[in-house]
Formats: sequence, structure tokens, C-alpha cells
Amino acid sequence: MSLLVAVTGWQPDMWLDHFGRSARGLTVVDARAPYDPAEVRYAAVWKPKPGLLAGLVHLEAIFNLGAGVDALIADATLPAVPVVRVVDPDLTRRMTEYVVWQVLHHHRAGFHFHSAQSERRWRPLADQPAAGDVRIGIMGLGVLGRDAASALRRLGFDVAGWSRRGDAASDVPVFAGAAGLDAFLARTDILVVLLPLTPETRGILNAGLFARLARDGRLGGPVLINAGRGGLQVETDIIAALADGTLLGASLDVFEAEPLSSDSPLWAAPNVVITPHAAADSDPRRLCGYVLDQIERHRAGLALDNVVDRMTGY
Ligand code: NDP
Ligand code: OXD
Repeated sequence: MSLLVAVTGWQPDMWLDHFGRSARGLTVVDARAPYDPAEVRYAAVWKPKPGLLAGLVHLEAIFNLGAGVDALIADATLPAVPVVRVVDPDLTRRMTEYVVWQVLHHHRAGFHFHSAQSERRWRPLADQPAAGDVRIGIMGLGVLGRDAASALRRLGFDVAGWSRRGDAASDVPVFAGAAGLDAFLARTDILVVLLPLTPETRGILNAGLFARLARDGRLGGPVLINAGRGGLQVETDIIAALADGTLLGASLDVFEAEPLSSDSPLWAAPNVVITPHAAADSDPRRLCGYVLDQIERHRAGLALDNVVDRMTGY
């Protein structure tokens, strides 16, 4: 009985090494080398080559080694077995760190002070708003969005969320679906995006949406922070919105095409922080155990956790 490991873009050898060290009776096979497809019962993957899993007739479950499954389920040949995604406290903490880091950067006028320092000038702000004066809107109030919301709330920000179905149990106000979007945007100074990429969310971060963000906030204009997926955003609209002041600034961790091309105007756009899809790395030291525990439970006839709904795409 084999676990096939197919990792693209990250370091496959590191994953193979960690799976191999604690394989618990499974044979761990490397998708880059010859293997017997009939032996494969489980696959642990990140962006596998489309079609790679199609011929695995005894496959019982696929473990996506990241939280977002858009790249995996875009493969029309994917076998109809459960797809499990990553939900892990370490990954969640990393994302919350990123979100807090970027929110504070914009809130505490990071660009202003960096430029003053580069000119060796002492330039205090006339008016630093308090956290409670700044309204943060989190699009996507799932595992990652909820944790970021709690951390920002503890810092004193005025936080609300937006999700597909709403959440009556949330400790921040939640706006739901298309009906709630306008009101959510109208009360948002810093928009934090932690949505999955699905047919419904593709291209949602566009000129029409930016124009509906609050214009009466204490930061002087709305800010976009996207760590969800690049396919959510229309980059030409972001560049135009930064140029004409519809957006005051942005932090982008994800892009329509990755890596971001060196000639993209985003690199030089005003008030933009660019990171290379590094907001929350999947750490094999943590996640191999998560996958192997689930396989053990599955072998014992128990249900898998965090199975993706292929209809909604997340
Ligand atoms: P979850 O599945 O837990 O949460 C998704 C959230 O998005 C839910 O609140 C869901 O609403 C909401 N949502 C989905 N579709 C819509 C829609 N059409 N309209 C409104 N809301 C919608 O995902 P996670 O929080 O675990 O992860 C979110 C995303 O973060 C991942 O899919 C991935 O793309 C990205 N990511 C990026 C990383 C990086 O390094 N940049 C690292 C890890 C993840 P509802 O609650 O109603 O279902
Ligand atoms: C993820 C990612 O989805 O790293 O986990 O982007």
C-alpha cells in the first residue's frame, strides 16, 4: 500500500524525507520516479501535473498539502475520491502574522516613515489614528479569516467579515453573500482578502469593488491586502486604482501569474508591498503528521477531516 508524493513548486525532497521518516507501514513513493500505480491508495500533492492521478484505480483519498485547492480541482481528470485540504494551527498562525504585519504597516504609515528615513528626515505624522478608528473588512471568514479577525480585534481594530453563508456565532459582525457586500464594503478602510479561488470569486477584486470601499476613513483612502489567490484580483484594475487614488495602498502576496513578471507595473506602483506567495508556508515538519494521522484513521474506518466540497470549490 503506497502513499504517492507529488509536489511541484515547493521542495519535493523535503516532503519525501519527512513522510519517509514516519511512514507508519506505508510505502512512500516519489511521483518523479517509476512506481506501481495499482499499489497507490493515497496521494499527498501540491500542484501535481494535470492527469497524474487519473490512472490510480485504487486511490482512496487525495491530500492537498496547502489550504487552497483551486489548482488541484481544476484538473478535470482528478479521480472522484475525497480531497482533503490543510487545516493546521501552524499555517493559520503564519497567515495571521502576515495579515497583522500588513495591516499594521498601512495603519502605522510604514511607507511615510520609510521614505522619511531614506531622506534622513524627521517627519512625525500630524494625526495617527487609533486602531479603533480603523475599520477592517475580512473577505472570507473561514479558518484563516476567523483567526486573523480575532487577532486584529484584540489589537483594537473595528473588524467585520464577509462570507458566503454568514456566521451567527462569529465574534465579529458578518455580512453574507451578494446581498451583504455593499454594506460590508462601505464600512471597510482596510480590505483583507482570504477567499478561496472558485468560479464565484474569480476576478472579484476589480474596479467596481474598489469604488465601493469606504472613502471617509481615517487613513485617507482604502487599502487592499490580498493573501487569498491571485485569480481573485484584476491587476490592471489595482494598478489604475492606485494611480487615481481609489486605493491608497495595497499588500499583495498572490498574483494572476506567479512568479510575478519582472516587468509588471505592480513592482513600482505607489504604496504597494509585494511578497512572493509567502504569507503562510506549508511546513512538512507539521503537515506530514497531519496527513499520516488522517490515513491511519481512514484505515480504521473513521471519517476524514477537512474534506473539500467539490461543488463549491473549497
Ligand atoms: P476556508 O474554506 O476555511 O474559508 C473560506 C471562506 O471564504 C469561508 O468563510 C467562505 O464562506 C468564504 N467564501 C467562499 N466562497 C465565497 C463566496 N462566493 N462569497 C463569499 N464568501 C465566500 O478557507 P481558509 O480560510 O482555510 O483559506 C482561505 C484561502 O486562503 C485558501 O483557499 C487559499 O486560497 C488561501 N491561502 C493562501 C496562502 C498564502 O500563502 N498566500 C496560504 C494558505 C491559504 P462560508 O464561511 O460561508 O463557507
Ligand atoms: C495554500 C497556499 O493554499 O500556500 O496553502 O497558498
